[in-house]
Amino acid sequence: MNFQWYPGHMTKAKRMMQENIKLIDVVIELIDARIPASSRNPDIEQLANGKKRVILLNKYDLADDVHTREWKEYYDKKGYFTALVNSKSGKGIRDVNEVIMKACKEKIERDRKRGILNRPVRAMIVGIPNVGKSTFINSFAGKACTRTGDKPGVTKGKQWIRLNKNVELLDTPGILWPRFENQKTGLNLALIGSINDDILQLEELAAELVVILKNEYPEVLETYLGFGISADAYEILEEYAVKRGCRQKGNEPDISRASILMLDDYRSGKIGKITLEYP
Ligand SMILES: Nc1nc2c(ncn2[C@@H]2O[C@H](COP(=O)(O)OP(=O)(O)OP(=O)(O)O)[C@@H](O)[C@H]2O)c(=O)[nH]1
Ligand SMILES: [Mg+2]
Repeated sequence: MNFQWYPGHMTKAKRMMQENIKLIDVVIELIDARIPASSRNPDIEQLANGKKRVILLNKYDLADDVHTREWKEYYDKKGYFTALVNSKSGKGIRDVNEVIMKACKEKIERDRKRGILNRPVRAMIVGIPNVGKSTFINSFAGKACTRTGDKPGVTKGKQWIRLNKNVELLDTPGILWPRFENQKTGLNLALIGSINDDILQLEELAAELVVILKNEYPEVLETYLGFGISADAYEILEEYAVKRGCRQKGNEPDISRASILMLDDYRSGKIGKITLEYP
């Protein structure tokens, strides 16, 4: 399978981020806890150079808790300030404020020494499409927050969300297009649904998922399928199609339909809490 790319969008998004990043103290990068490496764009290192860095492992409700802890530790050791969040349910959101404060400790201290009190730190959310940026902002900002408009000279055309007395959030998140450094990265992004399914071969994708599950989560796979694992991924898909009642004309098993069902079930967490890569 070949994963394609859209350079036009990428350049525009990058330019917007470069502009915005000048205004902020801390970059809050959302990554997908199921693919904590593949869901990052390595350009962020250069873009966020000199800024304090927070990494949020979002959608951790869908990832394997053991590996999520390993990944958190991995990023902690690299000097990032990290937290696990489920933006959809709000779980872990309350810790984020504290993590931001920790990341910006020096700045707050510096301000205090200069007699500047309560100047909020300014944060920007960044992440690849569909990682949960909007959901996170809504959950983090809550209903009580106030959206502030232009500040002449400084933030022309920008909307800020005043979260509390400590934090101000740029309303527009930075979209980092994922980078397909290799086929595995592309595959991971496709599996979690970050690539438009129209351009993918879904049967091939589902077969790849079956192979991964067979190797890493055999029991989870068997429980999900409801039958013992046979040898070949396509055989499994065929058997699964029969099981789910996916039939084509002539009563042939409809592997294509079964593939879509399986991918949907993976993406929504119905198969289980499954991580696709490890530190
Ligand atoms: N299970 C789960 N789903 C989540 C979580 N956060 C977001 N989602 C879902 O992920 C999908 C994408 O969320 P968005 O907030 O629209 O993502 P985004 O990063 O703003 O996407 P773009 O605006 O397209 O770049 C939605 O269906 C959300 O409900 C989470 O922590 N757990
Ligand atoms: Mg969004």
